[in-house]
Amino acid sequence: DKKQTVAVIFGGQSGEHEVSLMSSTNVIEAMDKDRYNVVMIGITKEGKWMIYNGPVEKIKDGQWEKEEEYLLEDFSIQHPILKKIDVVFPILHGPMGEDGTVQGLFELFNIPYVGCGVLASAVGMDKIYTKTLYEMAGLPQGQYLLIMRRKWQEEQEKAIEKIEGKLDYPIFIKPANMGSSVGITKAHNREELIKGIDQAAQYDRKILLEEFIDCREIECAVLGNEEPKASILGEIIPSNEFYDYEAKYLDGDGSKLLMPAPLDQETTETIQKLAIKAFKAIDGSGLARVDFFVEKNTGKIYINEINTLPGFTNISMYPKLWENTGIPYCQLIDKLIELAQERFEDKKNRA
Ligand code: G1L
Repeated sequence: DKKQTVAVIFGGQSGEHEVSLMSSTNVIEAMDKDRYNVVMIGITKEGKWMIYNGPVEKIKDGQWEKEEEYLLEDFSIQHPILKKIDVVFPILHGPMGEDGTVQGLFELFNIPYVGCGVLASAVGMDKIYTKTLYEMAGLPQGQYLLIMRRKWQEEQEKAIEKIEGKLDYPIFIKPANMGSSVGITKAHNREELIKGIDQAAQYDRKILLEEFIDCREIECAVLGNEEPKASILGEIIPSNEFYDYEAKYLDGDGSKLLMPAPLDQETTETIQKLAIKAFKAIDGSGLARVDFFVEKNTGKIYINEINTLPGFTNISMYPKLWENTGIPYCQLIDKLIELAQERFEDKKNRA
């Protein structure tokens, strides 16, 4: 059985460039070199794709970009190496932050890739479309409202009336099309609402408003294609009221993680079933992390978000959940590569 050539793509033009470098380093280091030839393809913040053949340690801190002796050449859609690649492991956001784009590129190349396909990746990035699909699947979610930037700018008074008629303060304000917590605020009154929407409008033309739920935050990892499996659950204990971008990925503010989440058997199983249902609702494949709220007073479960590009360092939530379910990091990588190929074969057989 000959070795498989796996192209790990890292960096990219999104705000998560550094997170990608960390995750990619961990993935490359964990890959079994007896089983895989690794081709490293880096994307600079300026959007330049380059094949890198140097030490893995130089990826983390961005040093790889400057290692001229190891930069083989610019990567283009005509590059002969494409014929040798068996599977792509794209550890990045789309080049312009619009997801599904990188996945679409590999669809055109006819190369299997790890993770969700074009549709699920695009939907997973759009908080409004995700909610629409959840609604159709009958998944429980909190009260929410969509505000279009243009409407907001033209008819602010009417919009406020509509918002206050449907949602009680505090209200969360989120740009629909952002993967991270960038542009998200919490408004306790009208003044903060206006400020928050103006701010969110800088990031997207669609703005999601959600009613605050006093809740515990529970996360579940999903892995698979047609018959996805759910991991044990984790609970995030935030150290402050709202945890920001940095805390979400770097765990730098001392927010704690409980694994498994201290929930009764019934609640746990319900959440695991809902996670799989959500994954199917967006036509997921490969992996996703699904986040839930459990209301403190009532125990009521709400789905919060699905993340088709979860943090993926060896200490990130997604890999940790699987590790605690019995699949260590390196086996998780094997499984994801296998799933990429399975999905690719499945798609070819359209009888
Ligand atoms: F390739 C996978 F497995 F599908 C994949 C791709 C991207 C897993 C996780 C991620 N994560 C991210 O891209 C990131 C937004 C966390 C930056 Cl690393």
